[in-house]
Amino acid sequence: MKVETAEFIRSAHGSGDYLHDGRPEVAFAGRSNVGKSSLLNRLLGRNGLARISSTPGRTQAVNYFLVNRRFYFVDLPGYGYAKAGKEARREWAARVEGYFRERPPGLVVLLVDGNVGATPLDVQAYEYLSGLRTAVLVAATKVDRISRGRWAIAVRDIRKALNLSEEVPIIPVSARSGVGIKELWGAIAPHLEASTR
Ligand SMILES: Nc1nc2c(ncn2[C@@H]2O[C@H](COP(=O)(O)OP(=O)(O)O)[C@@H](O)[C@H]2O)c(=O)[nH]1
Ligand SMILES: [Mg+2]
Repeated sequence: MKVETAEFIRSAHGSGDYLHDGRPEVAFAGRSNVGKSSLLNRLLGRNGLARISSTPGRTQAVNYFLVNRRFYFVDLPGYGYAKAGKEARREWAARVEGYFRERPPGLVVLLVDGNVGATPLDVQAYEYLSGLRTAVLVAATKVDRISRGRWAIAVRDIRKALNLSEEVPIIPVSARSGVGIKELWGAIAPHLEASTR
């Protein structure tokens, strides 16, 4: 995908804020610190567009980025920062559920740390997402931290932990090295054609 333009449009904090202009949307979800902002910047080829913070949990809003004036990348709040367990999942679901209810995106990219593996919160997030009428794919982040020979193992472990069927792609990516970015774009692109409604 050639990114000609990428611009931050708005932070939405609740219903009334969400955009409904008919453009396709791809939403990005994952726990705080998984590398979501870094990956968005890398996908868009814009350093610093999605703010990278070493302080996890700072972005609690739904952030819209308009790409090539044609579709949106939607940066969802990260989960699992302040609280653990059920409470954290409920809080995250409450924050994103308005967004998903109003207009489910054509695709959700769920980010799972390729080095850490799927946490119980990732499992719960996937369960939540798989109950929606939206396609999901998984990106295993920060794979520059593991040797290439272990990628298949990391991917297999994530598939097992999330109980993913073989149809759901898991794409190893690194925002740092750029590996997997082309493949991730390749998996996203079909959803940009299909989801105009
Ligand atoms: N090694 C490595 N570190 C990364 C990568 N992507 C992000 N990080 C680091 O992980 C931390 C969190 O990144 P950030 O993009 O802010 O995560 P977010 O909270 O999910 O938006 C930062 O310290 C980043 O430098 C990556 O691909 N490889
Ligand atoms: Mg972030």
